[in-house]
Amino acid sequence: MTDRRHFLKTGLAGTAALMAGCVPAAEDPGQDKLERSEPTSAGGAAGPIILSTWDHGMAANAGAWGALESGGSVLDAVERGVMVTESDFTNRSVGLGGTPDRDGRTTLDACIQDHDGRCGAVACLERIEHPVSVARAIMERTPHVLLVGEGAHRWALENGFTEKVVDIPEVRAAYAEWLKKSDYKPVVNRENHDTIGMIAMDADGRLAGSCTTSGLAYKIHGRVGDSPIIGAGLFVDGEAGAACSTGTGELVIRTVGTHTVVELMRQGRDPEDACKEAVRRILKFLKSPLDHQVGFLALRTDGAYGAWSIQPGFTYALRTKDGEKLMQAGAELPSGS
Ligand code: SD4
Repeated sequence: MTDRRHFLKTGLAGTAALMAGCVPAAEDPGQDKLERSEPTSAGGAAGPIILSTWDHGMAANAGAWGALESGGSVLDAVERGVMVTESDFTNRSVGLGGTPDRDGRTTLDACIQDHDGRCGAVACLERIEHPVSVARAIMERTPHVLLVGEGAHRWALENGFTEKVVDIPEVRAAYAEWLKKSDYKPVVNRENHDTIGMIAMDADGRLAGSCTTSGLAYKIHGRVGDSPIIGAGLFVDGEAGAACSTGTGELVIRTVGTHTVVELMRQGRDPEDACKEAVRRILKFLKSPLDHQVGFLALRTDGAYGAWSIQPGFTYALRTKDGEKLMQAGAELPSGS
C-alpha cells in the first residue's frame, strides 16, 4: 500500500518498475490479488492515460492505445477502444453478443463525448455492430445528441452502417430457459454489470470518453439505461475531468452520477473521493444495496484517477506509456456482505 501511495503521489514517470508487474490482459489474477485504487490527490500521470471498466477494459485499452499510436485523436481512441469489446461476441453485456431483453431482442445503448463537451448517443439500437460509432456519427453529422430505436436504426443504415445479425445458440438457449419462469433476478457483479465505459487523456491533456452496453439482461423492451445518457453513464468536461459508470442504470440516472463526479472534481475533490460521494448519494435512497452494483471511474485533468463502487468486485483497467494494469476499485460495502 505504501508503494502504491508513493506511486500515485510521484506520478507515473518513475513507476516503470511497478508497471512492469502489470497483469496481462489474458490472465485472471484473482480479485484479492489486484491492487486497490488509492486517492490521487497529488496529481497522476502525464497523458496519455486510458481507463476503462472491468476486466475486458484491458483489451479495450489496448485498442485505444493502438489508435493513439497510429496518430489518432483521443476521440478516435475511446471509439476504437470500446469497439474491441463490441466485437467480442462472447461478451454478454456489450454488443450484439449481449443478453437480450424480455422479447428476445438484443438492444444496444452507447454514447461518446469529447474534450469540449460535444456528444452523441444512441439507444435501443438493434442489429448494428458498433453503436459507439453510430453515436459518434450522430455527434458529427447531425444537430442532435440522441437517436433511439427504429429511427436510429434507419438513420444508421442511411449513413453507411450495415446490418449484422448475430445468432448465438448459447444466448438463445439461456433466453429459452429464462422464459420458463420469466424471473427477473440479475446476479450482482456479473449479469448486469459489464458495461464498458472508457475515459482517456492524450499527451496534450485533451479528454474524451465513451460508453457502450447491451444494458440489463431481460429488461423490458424499450428500456434505456444510463449508458447513453450524458451526465449519467458518461460525462466529459475538458476543464474538470471525465467519469463513466457501470451498474444499475436507473440508480445512476436518478442521481445524474457522472455529472456529479465531474462537478465534484471541479470543486477540488479527488477522483476517488468524488466517485465515493456519487455512490453515497445512491445509497441514501437504496433500501437493499445488496441487490445492486454501481461503480464510477473518474479521471481528472491532471491525470489523477480513482474509482468507487457499492459492492466489492468492481475492476478497471489502466493503460499508460509505462504499461497496462488491472485495478480493484474500493467499495462501500465490505466483501462477503
Ligand atoms: C445499464 N449501466 O444499462 C448499464 C448496465 C450495465 O452491463 O452496466 N450493463 O443500466
